[in-house]
Amino acid sequence: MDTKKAQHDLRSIAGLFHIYGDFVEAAPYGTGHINDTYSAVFNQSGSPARYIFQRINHHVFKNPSAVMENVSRVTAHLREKLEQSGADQISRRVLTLVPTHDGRTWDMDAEGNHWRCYLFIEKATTYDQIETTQQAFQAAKAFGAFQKMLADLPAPRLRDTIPNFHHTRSRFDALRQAMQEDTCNRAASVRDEIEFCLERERMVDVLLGLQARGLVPERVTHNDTKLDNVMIDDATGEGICVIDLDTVMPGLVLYDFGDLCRTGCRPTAEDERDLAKVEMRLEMFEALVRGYLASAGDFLNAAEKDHLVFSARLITFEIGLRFLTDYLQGDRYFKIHRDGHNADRARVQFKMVESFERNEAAMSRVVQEAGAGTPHSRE
Ligand code: ADP
Ligand code: GN1
Ligand code: MG
Repeated sequence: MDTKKAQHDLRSIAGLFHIYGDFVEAAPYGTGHINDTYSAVFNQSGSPARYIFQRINHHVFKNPSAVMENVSRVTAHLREKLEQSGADQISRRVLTLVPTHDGRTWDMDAEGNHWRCYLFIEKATTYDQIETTQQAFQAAKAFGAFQKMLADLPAPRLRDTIPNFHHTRSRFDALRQAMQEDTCNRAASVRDEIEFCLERERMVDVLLGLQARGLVPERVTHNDTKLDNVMIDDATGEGICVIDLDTVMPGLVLYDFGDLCRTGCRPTAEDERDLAKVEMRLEMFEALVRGYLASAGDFLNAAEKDHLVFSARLITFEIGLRFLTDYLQGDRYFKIHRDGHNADRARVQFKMVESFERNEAAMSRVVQEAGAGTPHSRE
């Protein structure tokens, strides 16, 4: 459990939800950059039971009820799919929302914060840092299965909880604007990083161009597939549950695969200061490709398969753009824990982009050997 100090009165927040037993304690949990997550223990007739409580960051998610509408629909659909397939332990394979006393999926506290509650998935772990190729394989397989199960989500289209979330052109333009405005006088301290981005501008329109030409379809995607958003079963090693569903919305599968590579191929933390340690791990890439294709291989089209390698580079670049933009704007979006934190995070992403660039031929071979057609050459 985290040692951060609780900023909210979890006892009274927990009282909004329909939970049996007596509240015992709560503490901050996890390492996410956006929401506030707590685990809480209840005494249920002598046995402890854990729950997850989350405050939705309404500065980032401007319409929290739209987020919850998506989360409810997505979890209900996944549950139905799992039931149809005869899966066991369904409440460990899909998030379960705990209702409020009047049967709603979220409630508001006295300060206007939106809260939700999930059953705690026990005997499973999320890893900020991937440790084995088996974990990489399992995580990618879980995200592929997640996309596959949501392929027939009934209409209407899911809500866009953050418009243009992976619109890399908009992310690039936002960096250029932040750099020109330079409201915090920080641009001079990241001149090389800005230069790095400007040199790579042509990358940002590639997937958007394919989408505009109808070559890659919009599907239901997760959009935040970093590896600590999948729970790995402690006993079996299986990627048992995909979590953090706030950004599940219409998107491109390549955004998901790319973000898996950004986090799964990195040998260090996202904010490592010793850049000499930051080099992509080809064996992890191979495990991610194989895991993803094991569950998603039969529905991906040729253009999607052809751009698996490129997606790693693009999404890593895009998240780097976002960290750098936030640094220039005074750290308003991502939570930071030290001065220059967002600049450090950006540098790690850019080092990974370079590493992906250098390893492109080897990555392409991996995709080919895994049976996914002719990988696309350098854009
Ligand atoms: P954030 O948006 O802040 O990343 P997450 O939904 O990913 O929030 O939750 C943060 C962490 O809390 C996760 O990485 C995971 O370790 C833990 N967590 C979230 N939901 C559950 C759950 N239902 N059961 C157990 N742990 C969970
Ligand atoms: C944020 O919420 P969290 O920590 O899982 C961000 C992602 C970034 C990620 C970088 C809603 O994810 O887009 O890729 O940080 N989520 C949002 O670590 O912006
Ligand atoms: Mg998360």
